[in-house]
Amino acid sequence: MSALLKTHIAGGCHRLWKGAPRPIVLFRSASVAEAGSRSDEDHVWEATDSLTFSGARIGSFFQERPVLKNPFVEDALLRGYLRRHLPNQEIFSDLAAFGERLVSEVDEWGRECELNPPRLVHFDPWGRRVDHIVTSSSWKRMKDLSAREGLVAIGYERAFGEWSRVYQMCKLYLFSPSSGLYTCPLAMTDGAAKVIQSIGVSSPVEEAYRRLTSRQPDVFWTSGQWMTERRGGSDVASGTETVAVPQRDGSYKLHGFKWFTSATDADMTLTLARVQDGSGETTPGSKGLSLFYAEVSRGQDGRLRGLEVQRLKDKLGTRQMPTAELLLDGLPLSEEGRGVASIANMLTITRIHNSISAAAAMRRVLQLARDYAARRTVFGKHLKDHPLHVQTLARMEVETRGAFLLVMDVCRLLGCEENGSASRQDSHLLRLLTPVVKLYTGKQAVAVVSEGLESFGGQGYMEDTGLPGILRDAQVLSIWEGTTNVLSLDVLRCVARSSGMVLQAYFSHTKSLLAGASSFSSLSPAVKAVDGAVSDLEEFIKVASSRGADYMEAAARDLAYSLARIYTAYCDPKCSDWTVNLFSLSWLYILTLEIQECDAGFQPISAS
Ligand code: UCC
Repeated sequence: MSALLKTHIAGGCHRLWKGAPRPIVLFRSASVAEAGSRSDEDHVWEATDSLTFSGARIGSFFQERPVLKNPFVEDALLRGYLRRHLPNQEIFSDLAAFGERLVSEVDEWGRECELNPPRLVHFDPWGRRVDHIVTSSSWKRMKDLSAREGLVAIGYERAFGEWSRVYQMCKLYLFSPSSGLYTCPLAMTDGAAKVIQSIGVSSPVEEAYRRLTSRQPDVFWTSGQWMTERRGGSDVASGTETVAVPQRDGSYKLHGFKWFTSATDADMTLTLARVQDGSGETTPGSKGLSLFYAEVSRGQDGRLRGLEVQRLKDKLGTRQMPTAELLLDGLPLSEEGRGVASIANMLTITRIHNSISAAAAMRRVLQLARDYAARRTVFGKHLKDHPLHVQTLARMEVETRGAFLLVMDVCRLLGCEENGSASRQDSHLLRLLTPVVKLYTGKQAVAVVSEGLESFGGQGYMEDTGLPGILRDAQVLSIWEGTTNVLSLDVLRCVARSSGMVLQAYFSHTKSLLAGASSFSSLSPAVKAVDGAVSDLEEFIKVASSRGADYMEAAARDLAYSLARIYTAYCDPKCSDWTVNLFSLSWLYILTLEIQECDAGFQPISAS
């Protein structure tokens, strides 16, 4: 008996009861007693209810998992935003139904995409080169769903005029965290449709446009965007080595190597190359680049036409989606536009999609963290009843709201421009805020999602909870479609090209929003803080621009962050009263509207 007792103690019971002088009572289990022939050390012993783990082995307590609820119904800010700007019953019903479907069905598909990532089959069983990218059934379902739900189409049908983009992006915002990264091909599909539309929808891309914007799954196409080569993805002008060789029939054949091609299972692509002249020469730099359209197809031998998939990339995250290295060896093409300037339309769209995914990732992790806080008990009470935990969640909420409002404002501006109702100021703002929203939300997403994982303790670090994947996927948001520094330089580029007009538009807009908020005394500390930040920034720009190009370049990231922060979140990150940080400019705008609505007898949005 004493030997048995020692065995139990060595197994860890003493740790459980350390410091608690309670009697340990052991008895033999019936089944072991019947076996009879074993030595005492081999026996399994059960504990009384004061020693749960010795018999039940894993104990009786299980932590409840966070539950994903309808992301539309749960998102008070999103519903409040739409109620103000787009109070349309059809849209509310559509988003509520879509949210329900995401929870009951689609989120599981997204998980399946992560667990069953794409793989490349180079050869068929008989040795023929096939280069098949094999994707999961859930990945394929995402394509059908995207068509049926109009995730690209809504932006082009324009049934809601200048608010169509906001509606489309709200739907993508709900979809993104459950989509298994299908939002990546949708971003490029949307970007390709935009490029075709801006160049002019005519033959041969007319058919492509019809398919990219279709709601019919059997018609719907996705597009790739093959831009990055081995010399790098940022300096496209000098990095592009791919050449387009003119053919007798007026088409081209493409020869080159593309280093990152995402969603490589797309039906078509837009890509950049240099046209060879009669003597085989090309023009270097940005001027020598043309934009090409190519369909991805297979010949009768089953091989990809003019294309070889070298390998799939081994990525930190976004593993759900195939990203490949491609050898272009005679890919047939048609020339469609003026290189960088034409593909810039695509970059605008994909950068906005990127920002939507960033805000959506923040919202998802926060929604789960909030739910978990109401389930998890620690130090004698729920997490939600610990002030420090609530403060952490509140800070994440502020960041998330800021990101959402900033990106929605950019979507609103895009919608106005496409609908022909944008003022000059709106167009300037759209050009300036597109790189700003992309660079700022990309970084925010990594920070907020990382904080979100921490709020689950060790569980946030466990693969099978699905939480680590959110962080891995968030990391691409500050890299894909332009890194933070490249986009900061794009901010400088658009300031220079517009001779400062984009900044004038920014300051005039922010000041008019502040003027609207200043008539409410409850907002005055916040108005004062934001107003001070605006003046500081104006002063800084004056000083910095007098100090030359290098100084300005070194300051570009800080400038971009300041533009974003004033527009959305912290007017003063060092502010000792953190609640003041709630009062971003956009937030002020919302509060202004809320107060006006209250005066008019409306209910303000509740932070559910
Ligand atoms: O590499 C990548 C892969 C990352 C990892 C992938 C893994 C998984 C993905 C998962 C997805 C979910 S992504 C690619 C990253 N690269 C980029 O995004 C490109 C970054 N570089 C830039 O943005 C540059 O600024 C360029 C390429 C756009 C600039 O090139 P240039 O040649 O120096 O440009 P210029 O000369 O300044 O401008 C050429 C023309 C001008 O128009 P014109 O000639 O009419 O005056 C500009 O005004 O293009 C116009 N332009 C723009 N227009 C340039 N940028 C823009 C813009 N942003 N918007 C409008």
